[in-house]
Amino acid sequence: MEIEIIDSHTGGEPTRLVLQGWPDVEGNTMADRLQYVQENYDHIRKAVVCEPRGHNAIVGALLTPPVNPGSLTGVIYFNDVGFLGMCGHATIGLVETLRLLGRLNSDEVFIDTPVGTVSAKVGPDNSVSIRNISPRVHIKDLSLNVPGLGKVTGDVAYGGNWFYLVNSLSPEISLNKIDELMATCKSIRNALKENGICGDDGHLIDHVELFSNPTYKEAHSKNFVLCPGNAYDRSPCGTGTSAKMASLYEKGLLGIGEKWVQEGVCGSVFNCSLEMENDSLVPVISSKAYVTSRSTLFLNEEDPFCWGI
Ligand code: PYC
Repeated sequence: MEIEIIDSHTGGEPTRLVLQGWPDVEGNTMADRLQYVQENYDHIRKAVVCEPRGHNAIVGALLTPPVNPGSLTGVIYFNDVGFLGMCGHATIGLVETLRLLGRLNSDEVFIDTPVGTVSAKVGPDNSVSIRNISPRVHIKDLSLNVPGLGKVTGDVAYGGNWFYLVNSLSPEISLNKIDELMATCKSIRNALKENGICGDDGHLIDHVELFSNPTYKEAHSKNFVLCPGNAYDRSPCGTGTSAKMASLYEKGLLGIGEKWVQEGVCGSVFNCSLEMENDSLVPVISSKAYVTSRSTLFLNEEDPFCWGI
């Protein structure tokens, strides 16, 4: 099997867009297609993003035909341990890649994901602005007893993926503190699981987000995001920032139309705001992505690590 890919990164976080070679996906809705891919092509997911061809920070993006008549494409996002509902940085990477390929068909494009349709516009400087699905806070100020950390308080919120947004800790967030930040987030994620805390749809809370004061003077906050499995987001995380803005809005700390600049652990920033449309919050997230390579993956079944490590 040969799979054609284009790699990009958004604020340091990689996206691997699958252009061709993945077998056909069945289903009339994106949610059905996600289920189909989970049941039939999990081995291809691993082959595309896991070692030896990839690594645990890569988010894969599988293009499908759109399900809505006005949409440009459908997409299913995945990583080294499973599938994501939505992915902000990867949508920015996807749009930049399609722009370079000359595949954008209008100023505003619509993209169908398993959790809803999002839209994107490209600015004059080629930055990409996405309008994400509506975020929500499920549990405000949830206290947890975390072994080794004591009482931790945060909000359980959704921004296309499920997050625990930690309010009671303010650790130093920098690349030379990755081991400590990972350990803290993993203890919190284990405690959430052990206490049976999940999303309002029963989903595991598989992302944990810590915050501290920004380094970049125009940012409002700096974050560290533990992603499912053993990876951390190199970017400020589009779905995590959507969840964070919903939490700030609920607490009266961010108004509609107000700017929110989120810095990530690598120092990259997302320029964000919230809009209100038909009584629903709409997060707008802007950043730039850069294409880094185009290649063909060879999946040779004689290779003992053909399906990833
Ligand atoms: O940008 O939404 C995001 C994201 C989720 C996981 C990694 N990046």
